[in-house]
Amino acid sequence: MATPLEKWVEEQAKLTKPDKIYWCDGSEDEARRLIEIGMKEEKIGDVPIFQELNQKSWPNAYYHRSHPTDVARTEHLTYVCHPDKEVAGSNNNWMHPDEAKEKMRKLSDGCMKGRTMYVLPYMMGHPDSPYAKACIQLTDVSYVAVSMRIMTRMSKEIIEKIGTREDFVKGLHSVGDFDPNKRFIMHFPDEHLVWSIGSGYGGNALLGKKCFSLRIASWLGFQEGWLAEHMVILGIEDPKGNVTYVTAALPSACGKTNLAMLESALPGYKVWTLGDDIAWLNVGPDGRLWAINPEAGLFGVAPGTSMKTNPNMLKTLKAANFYPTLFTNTGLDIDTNEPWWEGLDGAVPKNLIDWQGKVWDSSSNSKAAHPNSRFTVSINNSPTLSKEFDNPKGVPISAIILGGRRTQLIPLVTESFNWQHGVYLGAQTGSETTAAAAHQVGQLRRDPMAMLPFCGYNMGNYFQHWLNIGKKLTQPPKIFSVNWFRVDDEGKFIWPGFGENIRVLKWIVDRVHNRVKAEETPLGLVPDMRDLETGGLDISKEKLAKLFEINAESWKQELQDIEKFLNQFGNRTPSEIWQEHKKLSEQFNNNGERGGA
Ligand code: GTP
Ligand code: SPV
Ligand code: MN
Repeated sequence: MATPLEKWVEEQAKLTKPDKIYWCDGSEDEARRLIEIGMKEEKIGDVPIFQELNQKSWPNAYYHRSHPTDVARTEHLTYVCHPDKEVAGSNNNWMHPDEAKEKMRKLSDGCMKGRTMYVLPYMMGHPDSPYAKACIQLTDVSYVAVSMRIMTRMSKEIIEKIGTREDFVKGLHSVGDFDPNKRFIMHFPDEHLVWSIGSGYGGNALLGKKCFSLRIASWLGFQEGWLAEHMVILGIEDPKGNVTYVTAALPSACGKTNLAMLESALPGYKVWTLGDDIAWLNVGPDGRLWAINPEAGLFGVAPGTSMKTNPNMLKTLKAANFYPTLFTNTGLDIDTNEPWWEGLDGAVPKNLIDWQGKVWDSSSNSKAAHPNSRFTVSINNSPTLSKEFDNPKGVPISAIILGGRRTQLIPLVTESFNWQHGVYLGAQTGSETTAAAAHQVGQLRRDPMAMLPFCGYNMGNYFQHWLNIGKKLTQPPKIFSVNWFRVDDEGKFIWPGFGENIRVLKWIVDRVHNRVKAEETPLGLVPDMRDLETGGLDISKEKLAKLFEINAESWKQELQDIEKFLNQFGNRTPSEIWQEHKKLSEQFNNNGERGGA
């Protein structure tokens, strides 16, 4: 008798009508075969899905050029289909599940004709973890199959694990004809189902990632008492060899991957990588917050990655092992057959083709690599991989860092007074938009806990859920806010960032272990400048002070914007959040300007 899984696959095949159905086993041989298929058979227009790169300098690396309209997440085409619109909240696009399915059925009818349907069995989280989830994704393109193999734990054992169960996580994906007018990413949270058509891009197409592990998992977490967050997980080792685990939520293209693999500028300190994008957080029996990374790969922004900014990532990308490494929409050096992007070390190659396959003119303003060009690589290649990465229990978290990309206003680092205040700091976070999604870049928007595009239910309830989790923790992590992106009058970043961010992490660790005091400001606690390790940094006292400046006039405006945002969720915004908002507003209205430094 057919299992529920087999029946489901059969039903989807009846609708999408592929020529062939291929069940993946996640093996190395299979990955090679899929890459061969992508080099020889499958194409986008007349461009092969994969092109082999220089195997000497970039072992196991392959190049992929996407459809030119398909280079980033498309938030306006992403829907969360709860039966009740209010449950989805104003933070999500909403369609009734019946209507959404009807629409998707029409678009999917015969969409895999002439193609192969790949059945991908994978786990989000270590198979032995009580928090892990068994999943199946169907897709019709080798690029997605290979990417999922890098990004998740894919193996045929997952099929046995699912067995006769019906509650496995389901993803149906087709690139369709890449028509942006027929592109939709639909979520059906109660059915653990994601249905996506028209895009082959990461967050739209690797359905275990943002779609399941954040949008749907956040909804599961809300119901079951845990958190699914857009966070890196890292261990910070101090000179005595003690490791403190922290998570950090920063919006898309705001520095998570770089933070997760940071090469410490302070002697004796070391960062260990556990995850660079997603954390699932559970309250442990010990009253601490425990984090696992459901993913197994890194899907990182290429531009800006160099031996100066992120040497560990370049080492990861060049580490030859059995996992392929993919480069998507970077430039290509036609003399050496190597990928290239703005910010990479060394001279700009003479003969480049750009991410659209055209000869690149270095005197033009255009970029050779798309600003959201990316690499896909196994986390196991990373020289900084934590030995706890495969621990099914995860790691206990001592600090949560919340941040955004703010050229003005927000201090380099602030510690919240307590959990409730920390949740407020996260809830009001704003960030300037980036190329990770298709929209105007550089626009300020509220992006609470970096989850605006990923919270699969009403954000008002999400804030309440955070407050509730805090009540269950007898040893809650301290909550901090950071901002690496404040600029000077000439528009230059004041803080050197990258490896120097360890200085901020050190202060955070010192605070966690009560090694240093802090100074109170209206926004929260900031370092006594004697405790922020700045030795060896080329930064003036004035500039350092600027990083912590709190401008009351600007804050009055900011508070209005925050208020408008929090009001969107009506009475679902918790009263505790309003309490904190009121307290902060009163500080500025009563006290006038106060410098934090
Ligand atoms: P997603 O994968 O989209 O979730 O992005 P992410 O949050 O992992 O961002 P990532 O680390 O890839 O960085 C995005 C961009 O920000 C890159 O161009 C980096 O070079 C830049 N960046 C990262 N960290 C810093 C920093 O500390 N300072 C400055 N100025 N730029 C940074
Ligand atoms: C992001 O946009 O936050 C990413 C890339 O991490 S994607 O997987 O496409 O969402
Ligand atoms: Mn991300």
